[in-house]
Amino acid sequence: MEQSLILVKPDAMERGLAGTIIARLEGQGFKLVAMKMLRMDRLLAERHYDVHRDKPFFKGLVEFITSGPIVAAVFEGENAVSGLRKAMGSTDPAKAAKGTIRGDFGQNIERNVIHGSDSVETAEKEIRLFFSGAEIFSY
Ligand code: IDP
Ligand code: MG
Repeated sequence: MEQSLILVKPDAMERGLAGTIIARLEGQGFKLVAMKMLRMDRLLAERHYDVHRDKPFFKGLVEFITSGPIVAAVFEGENAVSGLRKAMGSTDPAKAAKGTIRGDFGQNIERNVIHGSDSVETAEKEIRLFFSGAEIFSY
């Protein structure tokens, strides 16, 4: 069974959307197996977004993601990685379909309310950055 890391980003937290976003994903059949609230520090943010280190938006992205608390969660399900990406919608909310989380709630390409792992391999790496084995439940 696949697992994927989801982050409810600071913009969504500020707007009181954490519960709505988690509930939508549960409602679409993804199983919540880990969840915590935290504020990412710079080191964790730079590790999490390491593939974007050389992008022009990297500095702003690290500032944004560390600007306030987030909810980190692990969802599990068959093809959970691609299924969650589909539920999230395109990176740019302006291009994301209605009915997707970013299409319905995202404000712009940076403040797009949710992160989801983009492959099984990155999901494994990302989950390890946020959760210990004992924090992930099997039920
Ligand atoms: P993803 O979150 O859909 O996987 P990525 O390309 O991996 O998209 O980018 C990571 C995050 O960086 C995005 O979710 C968004 O918050 C931010 N981002 C991506 N592209 C841009 C951009 O062109 N300008 C500003 N921020 C961006
Ligand atoms: Mg990505």
